[in-house]
Amino acid sequence: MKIAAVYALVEETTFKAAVRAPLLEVLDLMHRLGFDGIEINIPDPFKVDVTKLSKNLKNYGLELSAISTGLSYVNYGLSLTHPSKEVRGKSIEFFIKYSEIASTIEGSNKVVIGLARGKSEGRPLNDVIQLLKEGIRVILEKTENNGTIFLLEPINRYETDIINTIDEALPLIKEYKRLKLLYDTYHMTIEDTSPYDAILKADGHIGYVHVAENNRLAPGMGMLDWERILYRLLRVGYNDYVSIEAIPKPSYEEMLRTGIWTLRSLLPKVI
Ligand SMILES: [Mn+2]
Repeated sequence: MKIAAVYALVEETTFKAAVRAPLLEVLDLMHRLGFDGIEINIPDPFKVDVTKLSKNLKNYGLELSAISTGLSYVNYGLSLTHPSKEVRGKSIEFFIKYSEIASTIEGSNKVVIGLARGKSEGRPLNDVIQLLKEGIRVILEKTENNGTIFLLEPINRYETDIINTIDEALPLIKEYKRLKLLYDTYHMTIEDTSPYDAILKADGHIGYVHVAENNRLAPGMGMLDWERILYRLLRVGYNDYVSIEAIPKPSYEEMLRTGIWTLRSLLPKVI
């Protein structure tokens, strides 16, 4: 298994579960701690200097494990199910651009569909799911040449009401070849019978993993059984990135250090 952590490419945001600090400092620390990759949450993909970012990651020996996209929703209100067709179109354009960046920078060529799917905002759920499906269909069609894998992430009920569980995500995932499941230990601790059983439900469909404790702190700072989680991931055939998406407390340095130490110390036992 490879280990990454989520970095927010922005100075100001209300989104808490990501590292926010000068990029080069973070890359340097992640390199020294032995991370394999970095997941970058990009608010506006049209404002990124891709050549420079790519070069920076290469200099520190880190792959781009995935691009996450929630900040396009948190910071600009863009979503694939927004009531306005114009805003949905803009969100689709963003996803196409995210895909282009993911396929350009060395790494997994994966893009997360998380908070940027939006919320129902009182509309019938079926109608909203139709909008989401339509958005995903267009994105997949227009990014075929990039070959990007898109990751649909069930998110807990306090953050969205569209697709909270693995059972709700699977029918959509089975419809599209380049759409996989993003399994997040924190969300599944809230939504499923247990985060451990959730892995078995997702059998064969997991394309990426976010890890954080029940309190959304780094692995090792809460009550989850990480050996059981890693073992179960391997049992269903998942042996790719686990990406630490945690609140950077007591500091981002401590979060990264404790997170990777907790996971790394178990990996020789489970691989
Ligand atoms: Mn997540």
